[in-house]
Amino acid sequence: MTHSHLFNYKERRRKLVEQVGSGKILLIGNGHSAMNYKDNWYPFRQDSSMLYYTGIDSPDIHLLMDIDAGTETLFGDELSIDDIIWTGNMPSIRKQADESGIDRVLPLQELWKNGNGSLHYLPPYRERHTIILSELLGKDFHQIADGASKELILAIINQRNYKDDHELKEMAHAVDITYVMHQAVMRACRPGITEHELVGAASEVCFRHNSQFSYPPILTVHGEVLHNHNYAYTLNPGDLVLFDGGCASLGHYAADITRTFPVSGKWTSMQKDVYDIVHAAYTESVQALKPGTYFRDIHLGAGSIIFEGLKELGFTKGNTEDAVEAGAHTLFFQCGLGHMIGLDVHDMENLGEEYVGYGKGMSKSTEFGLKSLRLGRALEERFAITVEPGVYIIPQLIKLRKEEGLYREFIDYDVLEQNKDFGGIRIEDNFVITPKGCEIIGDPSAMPISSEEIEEFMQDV
Ligand SMILES: [Mn+2]
Repeated sequence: MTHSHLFNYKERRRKLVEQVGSGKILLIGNGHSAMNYKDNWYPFRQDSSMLYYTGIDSPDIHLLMDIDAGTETLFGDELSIDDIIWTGNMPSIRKQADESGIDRVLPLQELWKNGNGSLHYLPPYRERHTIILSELLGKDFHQIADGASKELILAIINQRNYKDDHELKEMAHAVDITYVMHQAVMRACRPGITEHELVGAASEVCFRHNSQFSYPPILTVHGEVLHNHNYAYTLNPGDLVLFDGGCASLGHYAADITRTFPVSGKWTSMQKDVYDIVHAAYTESVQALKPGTYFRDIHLGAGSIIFEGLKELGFTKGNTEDAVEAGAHTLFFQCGLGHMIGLDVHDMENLGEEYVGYGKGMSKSTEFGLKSLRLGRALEERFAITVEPGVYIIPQLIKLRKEEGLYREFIDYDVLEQNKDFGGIRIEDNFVITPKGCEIIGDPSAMPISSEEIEEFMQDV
């Protein structure tokens, strides 16, 4: 189903073609992806650039734009009666092409006649893309990734990085469902319940709103495991729950929200202290968002706030500026402060982080910590991003850094080791950059965020 009532796909394609200038552009759509045998699929997800430029949400279609000839051709097969028996009637490719303003539709078989000459194509992230390109261009599989078109990558980023009002409306809708989902999880939380039961409570809200998760949710008492997808643990009083979960809008725009809260509804004194440090890093980072400011600097600023704050707990010591320069904050804040968000949770990560989040003469650092910062560039109006500071106490990392003899002037390893089972805390919301600063995406008024608000919310349930 297309969202042509919302987006002007023809105009988007016109701008893309104008930027790329000459040659042929091939956008490869996604097909169904088998889980364990051909007919047992993962949920279908269209390629995000295909969604952005056509709105067509059907499998196995490909769009060829011949810039010099001024033509657009959609390749795809209409359903046969053998398909319809299983799927029922679906919108025809022809009708969807009409809605998207594409004149010409040809059967898939015809695509193979278009392999001559050079093609602008995107880096393949599914093997099927590589196979199609390899067959089409008559090249070895291993040569395909290197042949991706930098002109096309940059042209697409230059459009998709700037969210228009309709996109922002979709994103706000996704965030609002997500906030309801987070509140439901906090309400359901109590000692004795399991992580998977809370994932169940989250799913109930997500599906009730005709939504889907925009990524597999993280719901864990081990918040320090950055991408923990194990839901087996039974919650005890004293545990913290970190829930990083987002719903998608009908047009597949993502929300990416995190809250961390105490299972018993009351923070321990140390939990509250660390939470308040993370919240301060969040607040100051949000205040710093504006066009022209480098996100890398805001990220390092958050690192400083975290390092400075942890002095109160005796974890850190010494000059904060020197410590952050030396990377000592990465003992607590190993990942990036945020990333672009849009149709993808990590928007356009398939096009290359170095182009999406850096570019313009800036390159991504290979240093521990900064190498995980997906966004470093100067912010611009209409960029949509996440802000997600955190403190993660990772016992294995502490042990390693101590053995390496690193950061001894900045870290009190004895105090840290006494608290090595603390876990992890993250707070995350989504923002759009405005002419003078930023605006939060969605309506956060009913969503607790400060340590006091969270306790209050948990007491009320
Ligand atoms: Mn995120």
